[in-house]
Amino acid sequence: MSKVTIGNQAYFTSVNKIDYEGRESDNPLAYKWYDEHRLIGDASMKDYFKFAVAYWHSFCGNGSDPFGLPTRDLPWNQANDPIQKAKDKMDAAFEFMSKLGIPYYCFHDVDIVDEAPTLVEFEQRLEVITDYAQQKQEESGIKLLWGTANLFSNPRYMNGAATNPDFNVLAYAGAQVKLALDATIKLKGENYVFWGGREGYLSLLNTDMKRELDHLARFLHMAKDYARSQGFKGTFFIEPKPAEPSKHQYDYDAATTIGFIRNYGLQDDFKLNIEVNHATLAQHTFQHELQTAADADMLGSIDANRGDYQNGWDTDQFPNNVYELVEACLVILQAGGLQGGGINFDAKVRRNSTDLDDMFYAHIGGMDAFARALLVAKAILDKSPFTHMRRDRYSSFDSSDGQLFEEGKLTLQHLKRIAFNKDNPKKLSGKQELFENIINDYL
Ligand code: XUL
Ligand code: CO
Repeated sequence: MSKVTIGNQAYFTSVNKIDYEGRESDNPLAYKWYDEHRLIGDASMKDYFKFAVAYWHSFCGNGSDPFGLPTRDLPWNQANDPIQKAKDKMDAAFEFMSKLGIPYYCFHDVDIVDEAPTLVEFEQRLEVITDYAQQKQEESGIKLLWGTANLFSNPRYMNGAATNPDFNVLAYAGAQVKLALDATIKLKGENYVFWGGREGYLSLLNTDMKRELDHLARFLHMAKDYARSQGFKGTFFIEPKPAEPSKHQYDYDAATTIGFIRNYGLQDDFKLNIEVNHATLAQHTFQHELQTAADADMLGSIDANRGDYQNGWDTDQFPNNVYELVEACLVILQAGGLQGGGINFDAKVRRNSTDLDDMFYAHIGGMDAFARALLVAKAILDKSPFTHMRRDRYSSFDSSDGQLFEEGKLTLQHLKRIAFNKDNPKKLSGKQELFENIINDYL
């Protein structure tokens, strides 16, 4: 095992660098499937997945829930001075990420340093901590996958941020986004995310939906225009979620968000960040949301996690179901990969997983599950009859009248004539069970 010492203080002293040891290894602190150098097509696994740690869950989350006090003692969260605390947290973050060998991280503005009483002070704090982050990134080679602004925790956003009926709140949100964009650009962030946790409504009775959506679109255009004027070349992602904390979020799911993006002319700059647990909250599967985004050429990035089959809320558990991830990876591979983004673990260890090394098991498990699933999906696409079987279901559109239909050369009267001249169509089996078995065959 190789040793890594980065930062001023070691927080994860019982863990050394996590290496790839292969599937025969019984070392729980090693990768069995994620081999960063292994090639997937032309890219190494490291570059293909672009795995990222979510700063908020791993370094800010203290295990509290609506019914209980914090359970996780965060040793880097002790200093009284906000700058010292932010630096300690960053030391812990880069030590953790370096030991894990994960190439990226993601943050909200308020994750990397506490909000200040005034925006002027907050800007100064961000300046200091992004200087520190720059240094840490250089030392470690770890990069910023995306930045974002938290426009949902502070009470000022209780009626929304860009959709707030009060212009003064919208302006405050604009200031925060400007600072978060500055931070992201300074740290060479590859993308920027908008998740609108409060951009929706609690009651339609007091809400002018059309006006709020117009405001949201205007706000996004302003953010994009500013970032482009500062030389930002990355992609903007909108992260759909149907509800929670709002009763109804405007970016409900991928299809709704794509409609919004196109309706307001944002399609040249915006793509989607698809989160597993948000998909299931919207009563969709993860792969449904991925496919919807891919078909619109907007599959940008992923927030990886999983929900709980019995609970209807955003439990943000680490992904571990390989069969389901194979279904997702089939979509990702066929879409030609993610556009600009990566796989960010927007997931948290359970409230009762209170040891610091639990964070390692959680991420190792998630990365191994994705790596294994991708290898299985690739084998299915390369070797199994899966692609042919699916294409064959549509073969009646490959020639003659079916082809003319696809080419837009038939009218409804044509369909009538064609059908009148034929017998009742035969039953053609969908073969679902056979398709399902292919995944198990390759696992
Ligand atoms: C909330 C969520 C956010 C976004 C970033 O459900 O997923 O953490 O990913 O704001
Ligand atoms: Co998310």
